[in-house]
Amino acid sequence: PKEIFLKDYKSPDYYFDTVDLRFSLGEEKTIVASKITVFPRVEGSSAPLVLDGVDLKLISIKVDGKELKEGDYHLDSRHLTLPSPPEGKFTLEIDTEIQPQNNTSLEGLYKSSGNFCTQCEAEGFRKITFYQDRPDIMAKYTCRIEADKLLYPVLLSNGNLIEQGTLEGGKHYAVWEDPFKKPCYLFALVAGQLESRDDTFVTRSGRKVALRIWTPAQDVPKTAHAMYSLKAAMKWDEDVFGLEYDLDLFNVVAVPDFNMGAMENKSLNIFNSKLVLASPETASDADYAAILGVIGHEYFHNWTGNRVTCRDWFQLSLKEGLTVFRDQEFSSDMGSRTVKRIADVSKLRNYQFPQDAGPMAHPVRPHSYIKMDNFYTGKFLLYMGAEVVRMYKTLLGTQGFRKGMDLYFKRHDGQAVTCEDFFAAMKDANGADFANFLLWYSQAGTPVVKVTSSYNAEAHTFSLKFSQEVPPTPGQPVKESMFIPVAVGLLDSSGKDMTLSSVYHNGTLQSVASNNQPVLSTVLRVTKQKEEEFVFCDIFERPIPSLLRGYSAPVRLESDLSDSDLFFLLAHDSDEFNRWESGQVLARKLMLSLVADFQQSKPLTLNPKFVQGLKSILCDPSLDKEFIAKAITLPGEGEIMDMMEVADPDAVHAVRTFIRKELASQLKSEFLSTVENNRSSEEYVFDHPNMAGRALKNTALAYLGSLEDSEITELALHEYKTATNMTDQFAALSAISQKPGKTRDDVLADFYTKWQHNYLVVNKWFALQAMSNIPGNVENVRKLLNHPAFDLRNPNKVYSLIGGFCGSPVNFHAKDGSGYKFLGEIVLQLDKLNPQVASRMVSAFSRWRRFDESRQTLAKQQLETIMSANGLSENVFEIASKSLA
Ligand code: BAL
Ligand code: ZN
Repeated sequence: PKEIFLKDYKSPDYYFDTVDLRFSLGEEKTIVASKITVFPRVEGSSAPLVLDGVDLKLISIKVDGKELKEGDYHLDSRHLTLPSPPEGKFTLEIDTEIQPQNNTSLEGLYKSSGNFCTQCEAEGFRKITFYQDRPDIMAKYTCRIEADKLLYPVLLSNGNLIEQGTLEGGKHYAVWEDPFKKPCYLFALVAGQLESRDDTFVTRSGRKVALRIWTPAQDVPKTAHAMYSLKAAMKWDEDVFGLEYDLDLFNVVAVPDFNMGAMENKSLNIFNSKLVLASPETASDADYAAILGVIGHEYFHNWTGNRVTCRDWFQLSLKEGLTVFRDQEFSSDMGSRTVKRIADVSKLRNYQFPQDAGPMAHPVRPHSYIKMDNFYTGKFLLYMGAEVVRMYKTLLGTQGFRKGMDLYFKRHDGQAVTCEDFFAAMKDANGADFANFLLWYSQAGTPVVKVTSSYNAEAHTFSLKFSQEVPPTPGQPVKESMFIPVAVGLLDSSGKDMTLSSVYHNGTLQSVASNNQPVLSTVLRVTKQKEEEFVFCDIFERPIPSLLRGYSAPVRLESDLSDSDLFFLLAHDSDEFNRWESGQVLARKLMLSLVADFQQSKPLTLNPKFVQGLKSILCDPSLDKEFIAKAITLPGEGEIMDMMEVADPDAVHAVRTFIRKELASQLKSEFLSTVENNRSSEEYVFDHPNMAGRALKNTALAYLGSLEDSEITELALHEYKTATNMTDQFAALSAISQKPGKTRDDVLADFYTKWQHNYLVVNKWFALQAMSNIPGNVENVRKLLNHPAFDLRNPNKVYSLIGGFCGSPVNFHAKDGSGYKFLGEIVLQLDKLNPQVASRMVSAFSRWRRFDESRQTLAKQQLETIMSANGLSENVFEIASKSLA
């Protein structure tokens, strides 16, 4: 496999102006005819024209109407090359044959539940026709689709429908024209038996946009929330960024077989149906929230991704980081900002930081790749990229950030650009000094920031001393210091924010006051590796510093705050994110010290102050209920393992289970009344107060479920039976299923019987069993592979069952290697069907060196077996070989 490097980027020798596609869709074969107008970048160029093409059967090729003979072109398994195209502008016509019905990779054109659909990002278009499959080739498309009318009554592509009609032989056709130039990764086609929910949105300039969400007929009632989310997103983008939709039609199609969550094809978004379909009985609050976020995300791409796209795939975070940031802000504005931030930071810590500390570590803008799809896998570019965008906003403020966005669109609408272009727009619009901020794009590894504090009672000054270190990562042994914005506030002894007046930075006095408003929080610009001091003046008592407020930079912070400082912040900080964070720091310290006790076979005891701290949060009526639910949830096992020299899944699991049980037993009456007082109203409402109540009740129920207590089993059974929505029903099922036994088996069987006809709910049932920490669960998961509802070809089912299993550290990392063996076997089977999904699964092995020697040997064996397989995909090869390197 060939590695591709950013430093080798070259502008294309040829550009495409217009692209006319004609699809004749069939059961045995599909014919794709393309007609492209080509022009050279440099007048008079005689460079060869190299087109990408994979799994295509070439039927014919014409240049300016004249058919080429063998010898006039060169064809191999990846490219079609014209060694000497005509000078100047010319027309290229290519007919190819493909077999979507046999395409299990779900890239290019394929069939899902009998319907045709496409997925072209990153490099799927080359499986449809020969093309320069790179994002800096932007062209205007028309697309004519011809198919059997009965089998495929609905024919969709990008842009506007300009013609349709019937044909002989029971066929019909539709012609779509997209007036906007686009890269081929945004091309889409759908043909099938679908019905739509229709609505309209009137933009603020008065354009009436038809909105249609397409699904199989029986699912249309489940699209109301998706439509609500779409309209909310359209309005939000107008209000917050002044961005309007630019066509008269916006289509969303839900399909059950999809590798990703969704895809932002111009005006024809295609979605994994789990991110569209929802009803209170079948979808949980988490599903509703995910739908809101992802519908928003794909819609927001219309400007950040489609109107302004990426020059090359190394710039992926230009569109993804920015669009994830936008969807995070949208969800924050629609619900609770603090809770959303906590959820996003937890994700970053549990998934992205471990990746950033392993063999797959790469910067936000990678330097090289073998298979671009692998960068979507860990979502590092998306979530870490969003943190980088968030730092611009932290530094510039809301208005400054908006000015930067406006300039970005003014300069680059209709172009394919780079991360530097975004940086320049932010900088130029504000005349800002961003120091070496660009390092966030090129340097991998999570910075570790250390901070110590001291108070000088005579001088009335408070000092914070920072140092930073970025750990070595593959290919980057030595790191430069980063520009880290650290938002800080200082609490007085009553827990109130002190007013900040001025601060000395390395001896220079800076005023922090603004517009005569009292300043309670300021952003320090930490840029040096060692000993960078900030001294706050006019501080009349020793303050407790609240550091990195709102998680103002994606770093690991180590401070000299004592436990009592942390308890104080947990109780008083006006920055709610930092209240949660202080509790998490305390919990991490506690868990690590208990892990050490466990490893030395010492008895485990729980610090009463910790129990008291959680109790006061749990019983504080002034707090947001979802915030409480987050604040009483312990850090995940992965997060704790990540902090250990040698990860010990058994010890971490034992300790987390011990603390949960201990809390459940000591706070049993508080948890019981929490359940009692927060039961859902009969009618399901998707809004923050209702969701927060359910989150709190179900967190309490989960704690109680850890107890061996028949009263609790009765309670959970009662909750299960009386639940009026999936959130509550599934939470009760989860609480019951913590302990093996007849009740668990009976309720799991009942749940399946009830929901066997809804595959999205059945996937939850698979995931719940797969993630179970019950000892020896691998055997149960192996059995479920043969369950009639399971299918290795459907990505959602794989993510639920196989991905779910890898999410249980005790079973996946079982000492006897049974979990590793299971995954190794599955990866090889999957790779033959769907390399993208296989490579997502194989990533679970990537951090094998973090474990003890015996586990290392067992995991390494599996990786070596995978590497030695015949016909391994580039996707899996890249992850497995980098993991072993
Ligand atoms: N562009 C791929 C799916 C997404 O992130 O929107
Ligand atoms: Zn995206």
